[in-house]
Amino acid sequence: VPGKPAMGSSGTPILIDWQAGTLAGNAVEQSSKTLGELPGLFRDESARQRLDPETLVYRVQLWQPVHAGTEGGLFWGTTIVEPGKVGAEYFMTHGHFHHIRNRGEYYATVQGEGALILMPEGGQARQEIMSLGTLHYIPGNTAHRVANTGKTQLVFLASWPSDAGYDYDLIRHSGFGASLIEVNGKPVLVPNP
Ligand code: M6P
Ligand code: ZN
Repeated sequence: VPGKPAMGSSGTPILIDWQAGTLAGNAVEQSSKTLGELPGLFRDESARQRLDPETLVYRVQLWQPVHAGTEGGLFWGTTIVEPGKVGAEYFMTHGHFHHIRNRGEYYATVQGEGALILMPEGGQARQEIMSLGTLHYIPGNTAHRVANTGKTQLVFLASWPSDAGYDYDLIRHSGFGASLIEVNGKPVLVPNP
């Protein structure tokens, strides 16, 4: 019996372009974040306000083969972070804890240069360097965010439990305790005041 391609809920195949990292298929959902939609996240808020609020920071392509909140399922996503800076701080994703705190996640880099910033609950932020092929395990109880430190798009794949959910509030209010800043041309994780 010949094999059938993977199907999304709408019955069309879901395909991944391994070169670009992008997903295709009717079931793939898309979302994006502009600078105007990321107030208070960057260290230099006035620098953010001077930039065009329509500037694209990142896009996410998402495949949710089961409903959000389903225990035991898995989601898959591709995130494309644009190159750029707010002041000296690199463009980055919002970052989050999982609503169910102990849920983990995988990130894998398919294009570009960047850093995965990890902050264990009640602990200190650290970074893992991202470049073509790097695979990152994000343990549970750990906030995660990705910054693009390069001059081209940074593309990474992600997979996480379908019941993980998001807690953005803690990050919005308290951040990661540190910012990824360009210092003498190099990315440095600098503690926040
Ligand atoms: C990855 C996954 C998604 C997440 C996205 C953007 O694709 O972790 O769950 O939504 O990155 O990150 P954030 O939600 O923090 O903006
Ligand atoms: Zn996550």
